[in-house]
Amino acid sequence: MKRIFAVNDMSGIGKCSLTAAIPIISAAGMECNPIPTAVLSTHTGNIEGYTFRDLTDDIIPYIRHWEKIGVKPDTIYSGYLGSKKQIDSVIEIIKTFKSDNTLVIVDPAMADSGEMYKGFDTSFADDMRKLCELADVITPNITEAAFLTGQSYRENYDTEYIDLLLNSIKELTSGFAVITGISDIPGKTGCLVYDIKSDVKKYFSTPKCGGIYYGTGDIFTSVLAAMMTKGKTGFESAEIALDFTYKSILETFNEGTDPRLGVAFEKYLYLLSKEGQK
Ligand code: PXL
Repeated sequence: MKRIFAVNDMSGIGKCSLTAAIPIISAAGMECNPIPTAVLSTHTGNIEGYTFRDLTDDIIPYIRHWEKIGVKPDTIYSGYLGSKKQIDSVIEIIKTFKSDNTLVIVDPAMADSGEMYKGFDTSFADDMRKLCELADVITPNITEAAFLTGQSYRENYDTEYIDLLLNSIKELTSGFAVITGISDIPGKTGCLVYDIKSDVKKYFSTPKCGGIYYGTGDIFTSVLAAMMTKGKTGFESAEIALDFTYKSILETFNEGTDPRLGVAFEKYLYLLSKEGQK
């Protein structure tokens, strides 16, 4: 059975980070080994009063134990990280466990809509850049891609601007860049997958539901990580991840649930177990 190490926080409400990664990877027929970076009562997006227990100092002893017992990951996947020290810990995890066959997927979750998330300043992007340089696959949204590459963020973008971001991203990583949250026409949203080695780009899109749906970046990247670990290409994996995320958002939109509480992905996990059997 394939094994994915998932470095991320555990937010009790919000269906993001580890509460997305674990069920999604398991449904796809792989083992997910969480490396929890923090425990929060909820995610930090537009919800006040959450608790936060930092686990940074536990990360290295935790993985040293894994090293001792000889477990080896097929994929190392990192998401939301709270500090430079946590980024350094992920770099240490990669140094410890990465072999020639290990896939490293970094979701530089730190910003959206032109702004860094609560509690981060733009210097954090410089640290995140170092981690992205070690990755085979990175999944920034447009804001994160701009901050990572030192380009200015543009709310109203065009193909030329996206090409500028992609060209700058080439300096950062030589693998796959998947830029999320790109809309080519009003009413649609999607992702642009760029295979840097072969210089091939493909855009996938779905209809857009109004509103901000929290955790959807984590859901998308967890499916992508699962499918690429299965051996599907970055393009195939992104298409499956986008379809899964869209179905989950639509379900939540139709239910009228508070979007801060996360999207209803559980109903669609069976699709991933079907993909996992292929
Ligand atoms: O979904 C990204 C994410 C993960 N974890 C925490 C967050 C967020 C986004 O706000 O706050 C704790």
